[in-house]
Order: sequence, then C-alpha cells, then structure tokens
Amino acid sequence: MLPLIPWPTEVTATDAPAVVVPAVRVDAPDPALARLVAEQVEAAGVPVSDDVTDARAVTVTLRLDPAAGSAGAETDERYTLRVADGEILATAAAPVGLLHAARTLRQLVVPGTDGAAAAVPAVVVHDAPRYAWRGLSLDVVRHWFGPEDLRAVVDLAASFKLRVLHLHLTDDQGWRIEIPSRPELEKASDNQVGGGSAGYLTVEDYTALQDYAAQRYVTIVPEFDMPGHVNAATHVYGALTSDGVATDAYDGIEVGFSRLWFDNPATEPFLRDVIGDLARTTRGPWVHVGGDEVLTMEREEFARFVELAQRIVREHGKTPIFWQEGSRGPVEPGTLLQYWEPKGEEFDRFVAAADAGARFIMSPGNHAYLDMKYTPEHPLGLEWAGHVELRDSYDWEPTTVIDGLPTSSVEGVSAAIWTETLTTRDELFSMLLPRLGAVAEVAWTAAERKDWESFAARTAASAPAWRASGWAFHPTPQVAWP
Ligand code: TNX
Repeated sequence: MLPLIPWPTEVTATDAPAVVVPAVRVDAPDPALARLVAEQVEAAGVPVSDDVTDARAVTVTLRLDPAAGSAGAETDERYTLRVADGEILATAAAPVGLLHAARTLRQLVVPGTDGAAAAVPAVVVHDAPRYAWRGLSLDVVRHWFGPEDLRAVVDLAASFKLRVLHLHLTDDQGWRIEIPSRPELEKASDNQVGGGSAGYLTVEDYTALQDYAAQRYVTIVPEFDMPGHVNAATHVYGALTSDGVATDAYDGIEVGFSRLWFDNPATEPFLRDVIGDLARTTRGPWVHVGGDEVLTMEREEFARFVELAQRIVREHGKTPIFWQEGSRGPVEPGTLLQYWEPKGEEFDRFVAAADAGARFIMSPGNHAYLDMKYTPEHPLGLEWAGHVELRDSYDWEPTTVIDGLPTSSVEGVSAAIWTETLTTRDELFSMLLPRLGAVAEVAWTAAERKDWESFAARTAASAPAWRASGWAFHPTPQVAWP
C-alpha cells in the first residue's frame, strides 16, 4: 500500500528492490526548484547532500521534457516519476509537474528505523489532475490567522497538490488587507469573533505571501465580500450607511445583517477603490467579490451590485468570482460562481447562469465545508450543513451536485473553512486534516479510480508524515490509525 493522496492516474509498483536513500542529491533545471524539492525530501527525513562525490547519495533527477505534455503549456501539470535500479527520475512538461512529482516522492519515502536508511519503493507513476481548479477557501476574518499560519496552510494545501488558496479577507467582524487608497480601513483590523486583538496583511505582507505561494505553484485569490458582510467597512465609513452614522464594531457570529446601498453616492467610489487596489495587488487572474447571504436587499438592487462589481473586476483585467448568489445577477461568460449551499429552488438559476457562460467551483457545504463538526459531539465547528465526517468529504461527485448542470461547466473543486469557532493553528489544522485530503482527491482523481477503503488506508499511513510536519489532525474513528 502506497500512502499517496491524491491517488494518481496510474501507479505501477514493480518487484524490483526499493531504492535505499541514506541521502540524496537533487539535479533540477533551476536552483529555486532544486531547493523546493530538497525541502520535500528533507521533510521526509532524508538528508540532502550538495557533495557530488558523496558516494551514499542517490540522485533525484528532475527533467523538463516538453514532449511530455502539450506544446509549451506552462500550466501542464502532468508528470512521471520512476523509482528503480537505484535511481529516482521525474519528468514533466512544466516546472509545476516536477514539483508535483517531488510531492509524490515525499509521500513515498519510508523512513528508516533503528538507524537504517530510508527507502523509496520501486514504482512508476504517471499522473495528471482531473480539474485544474483545486482550491481551499479560508476565512481569516472571524479569527485572524497571520502570515506564519498562512504559510503553513500553503504548505499543507500544496502537499495535496492544490493550486488555489482563496482568502476571505473582509467581513462584519474585521478588515484584513491594506487598501492603499483607503488607509482608514486599518481601523477595522483589530477585532474578531469574541473580541480581542487581531490584525491584517499589509500590501507588503500580502506580496510576500503571494511570492511564497507562487514558488509552490499556489495562487492566492483575494476576496472582498460585498454587498453584505460589510460591517467592518460601515464601521469605518459612516458615509456608506443609510443614515450616515458609522455602525458599531461586531464580534458575534450572526450573518446577513450588514449591507451597502447601491444608490448611495459613496458606494461606487468605495467599490472602485477596494476592487482596484486588490486587482493591483493580486498576481493571479481572479478577484472574488463575494455576494453571499445578503438577506435584506431586493433582488433588483442586488443584481446591480453584481453587474457593477463584475464590470470593475473586468476593467482591471481580472476574472470575477462570486458565491453562488451571483447567479441572481447578470453573469457574463467566464465569471466563476462558487456553489456552497444546496438550495434546490436555485438549481434552475445555476443552470441558466451556466448556459450564459458562467463556470462553477464546487464547495458543497455537506461535503467540502471543513468547518462543519465531524460528529455532533465534536468540540469545534458549526453544524448548519450537517456533520461532515471524513467519508462525507470523500464520497461525492462534483458533476452531479447541481441537477441539470452541464458537466463541462464545472471549473473545479474547493474545500472551505470558516473560522467562527477556530482560534489556533492546531484547531484549524485538526479540522482540515484529514478531510482536506479527501476533497483534494475528489478534485484530482478520476471518479472511477476513487475508492474509500483505499483512501482510508492511505490516510492512516499518512499520519507519521503529518506528525513530522507538526500538522495537527483529527483522529477520526473512520480510519485505523497506526
Ligand atoms: C456561510 S458560505 C457563510 C459564511 C459563514 C459560514 C459558516 C458562505 C458563502 N457564507 O459567512 O462563515 O456559512 O459555515
């Protein structure tokens, strides 16, 4: 049994002896990639040697082979990993594939015991993802998680070959990103659920985080949630409210009470400043403009917000993303909608949006919301979407979540985690692990190659590596942990 998550397209274990790796030397097309690969190997407990004369060291060769993928596609994620005859060789069409190969290699390493060297089983892996969009959405408002925690989340997401980390940066309780044209927003950064001190990302912090993620082929997607979930903004700017009076700070967990007013002359300049600065700060092609849970607005006014926000994002050359409620507005071809709540009566509207060219990111609450409690007794999390045990986050099929949606309108899959009840990194990770691996496998692995028993066994076998990385996980009884 090979503890690979997500399970690859093709895995052939051979009878050849495992390759013993007392140390490795990394031969990669560029030094930055070599460093990242070395990081993976070292995380598996294998020393990396720069000494070419070191006779113990096995060479890990990473080779870019344009013939291995479609012509020149930087986004081609395919890779091959061969471990045999004392050699480890990865080939891919693009650097991202080589890094995927290194992540697979890290999962394959069997640590040595009692002073013996580690070993890698002889195997040939050919692999490529089902969906290019494989993401995690993270709320850093309800409780603040700073740059160090966010780098750890990038590492975790990347270990499962995810490509997108979407940060929910604004909400009723706080504002978590510097907007240079609106420096006053910083005043709303020092609050969170339950009160207490929190923080925010300066443009410099955000840029550094993006660089860290980009090196690992993870794109950060910023979200400014509007026209609801805006109490942090109306707390700073009284001009955005209906009576001109700034709202009080909020540290509870209710949703749906705050809003912007389309006809207020202060509103459009605010949207233009915030979206403009986010579009200038983000390196990726997407800006998420929220749109969820606006419970106190007529449909027509809401639709005008969708139209305006979408237009501003596009004026900046970016692709807009809305939560599923964006389908209540005039969505354009290429706009992404993130599905989260099974609302039967809206399925027709989702299908109509898809017919108009919108594409869907699947984050169904009852499978992919990793802030849901595992069981009724679980001390952390919410339960409005039900209880989500490991198997619930594994057993689902993205193309059948929305009745009638064309299969080709599914852009991909994101897990999501909201932090109303999560205050520390260990709490956050114990909700992410092991379920994030399940959602990652839904996003990566072809439906016909998924298998719960196999996944549960691979999850159990991954625990030592998670411990070695310092990642807390929930020892669900659905898995026979070692
Ligand atoms: C719904 S999902 C929300 C969030 C909450 C979350 C808690 C979505 C788009 N909105 O505001 O934090 O439920 O699970």
